[in-house]
This record gives sequence, C-alpha cells and structure tokens, in this order.
Amino acid sequence: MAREQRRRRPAQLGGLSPPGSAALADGFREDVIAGLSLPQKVLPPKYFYDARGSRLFERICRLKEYYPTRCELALTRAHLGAIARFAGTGCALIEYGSGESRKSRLLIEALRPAVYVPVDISAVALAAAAAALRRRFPWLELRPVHGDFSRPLEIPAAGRARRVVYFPGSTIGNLTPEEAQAFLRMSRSQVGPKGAMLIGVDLKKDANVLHAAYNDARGVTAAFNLNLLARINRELGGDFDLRRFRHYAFYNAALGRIEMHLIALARQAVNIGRFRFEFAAGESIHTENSYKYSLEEFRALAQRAGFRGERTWLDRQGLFALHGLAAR
Ligand code: SAH
Ligand code: AVI
Repeated sequence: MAREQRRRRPAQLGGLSPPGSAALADGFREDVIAGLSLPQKVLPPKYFYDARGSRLFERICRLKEYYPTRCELALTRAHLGAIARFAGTGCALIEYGSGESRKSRLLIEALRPAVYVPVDISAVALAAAAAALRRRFPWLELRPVHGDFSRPLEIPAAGRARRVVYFPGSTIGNLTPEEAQAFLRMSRSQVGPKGAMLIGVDLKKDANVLHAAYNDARGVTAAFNLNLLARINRELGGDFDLRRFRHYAFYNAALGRIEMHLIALARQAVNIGRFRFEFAAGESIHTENSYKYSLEEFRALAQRAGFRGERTWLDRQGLFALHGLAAR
C-alpha cells in the first residue's frame, strides 16, 4: 500500500474533466497512485501510449507473432468493397484509438468520407498520423481529437452525413466486458438511429498462439510493458528500477483474456513523488487485459448495447473478426 510521506489532499478520482493535455496529465498521476495503492496493484493500459509506447506498439504490430494487425489488414483489404457498402460512402467516419491510422487509410480510400475524426490519447501518434493523412489525402476533411475515449468527449459536428464509428485493432478487448458494453452504448448514442459501427475484435483461439503474440521472441512486448514504469519515472518522478521487474503475460482461459503483468523480482520499495509503495518478491502489477470474444459472445454484447450484428468479416485463418454493427 502507498505510504503518504507528507500531508496531502486525497486525490479526486473519477471526476469528469475536459479533454486536453493538462487534464490527461493530471489523470495519470491520480490513476497511478490509486492503482498502486490497491491490494492487487494495477495500472490502466491507456497509459502505455506516450511517444515511446506508441512507437513500441507500432513495432509490435509488425512482429510475426502478433497476428491481429496482419489479419485485420488482410481481411479489410479482401472485403473492402463489402465493408464500404455496409458503411456507406460519404459518411462521417469517427475512429477511436486511431494510432497510426494504418487500417483507416484503406477505409478512407474506399469510403471517401465527408469527414474523418481520429481520436487518440497519444498526442504524438495522432499528430504523425494526421500529417501523413494530409499528405496522402489532400481532399480529406480531417478533424483529429486528442482525448480519452473512456471519458465523455466532444466530437466535432459532422453535418448530416451518416455517422460510422470505427474501432479496429481489438482495442475493445482492453476494456472489461462491462466497460466494453458501456463504450458500445456511448457509440450507439453517438451514431444515432441510422448510424453504424465497424469494430475489430480478436477471437478466442489456441492458447499457444495467444501466448506467442504477447511474448514475442524479440522482447518488444516486454519493452512496451516495462515502458509504463519508465514513463512513471520520467513524468511523475518515480524511481522504479526497471531491471527489478519482469514482463509476464499469460492466457487466463476461465476469463477469456490475456493478462499482462509486471512482476517484482525482489522485495523492494518504489517512490513516486511523496508516495512510497512496497513490493514483495514475486508481487505483480496488473497492466493490461486483452479479452478475446467468440463471434456469438461479441454479437450478444453488441445486442445488449443497442446494436444489431449485421455483417462479420474474417481473415482466411479465422483468427480475427471485423463486425459490422447497425443501430437497432
Ligand atoms: N487502431 C490502431 C491502434 C490500436 S492500439 C490499430 O488498430 O492498430 C490502441 C490505440 O488506442 C493507441 O493508439 C492508443 O494510443 C489508443 N488509446 C488507448 N486507450 C485510449 C483511450 N482511453 N482514449 C483514447 N485513445 C486510447
Ligand atoms: C491495443 N491492444 C488491442 C493491444 C492488445 O493486443 O491488447 C495492446 C497490446 N498489448 C500487448 N501487445 C499488444
């Protein structure tokens, strides 16, 4: 548990705050102190994505073990015509967790959207993607939003065009099923009765395939996980010794999710500003869940959130799904 070394007003958690860099930075400190104070220490995965974390994630996407990106790109290319007919050309395309907007380029080409609104918590990834998109699609009406999609966000007006929310990459898997349902509900109210959603969801599969995807031989996923501690050191004045923590990822079949942890290799204490956290040898910080859904499980979740599962596209190996959801 955290020991407070000086008197301090309790952190205000859960309050709504406007999007923007200052609000996001304040939330980081509060969430880290709160998460490391729990009996099972946790850190929210949205904080992986500083400049270095976004670069590491882009490297993960190009690893041979990390099949989701490869499969989703392949299935999007293979079914682009049908996906475009489902979403409708000239729509307002809103993408959550857009990152490098790699898959989005395919959609932008096929859909010629009236406006494209990429939303991301990583200012660096968002700015780089926006610059690349402006070069490639000079005709595109582009309105990037730097913000946290787990909080209410102001999305720029999209005129009368049909709204389509794009949420690829199985980023939905990083939310608990309850959070995922709430997120889908929020998206449903955003697109309105005539809108739709395109959402990439990783499927349940052989645990060995999953294990390899989160334990790559080059250690890029390990570096991505450990960068969270490095970020706490850089931005919050922490003194984590990265050599004394190890990346650990496994498939929890009972809960249908990959869990990522950072394991303390020895008993130690870590200071973050005026807070001190004790670690027993072997104790973990739970840093990420990545839920996997069968087609039926995901359709049921979408149904509960006010969507109808209309179309599903799979890659040739059947590892990854893109669901086309219509408002119901
Ligand atoms: N859509 C891309 C990237 C997926 S990685 C793809 O399919 O490859 C997840 C992305 O979501 C990252 O770019 C990360 O910065 C962003 N992200 C994670 N949590 C977020 C949050 N709470 N709000 C906004 N963006 C978030
Ligand atoms: C962004 N998200 C869907 C990735 C995933 O697979 O859960 C993040 C990631 N974590 C480790 N590798 C990739």
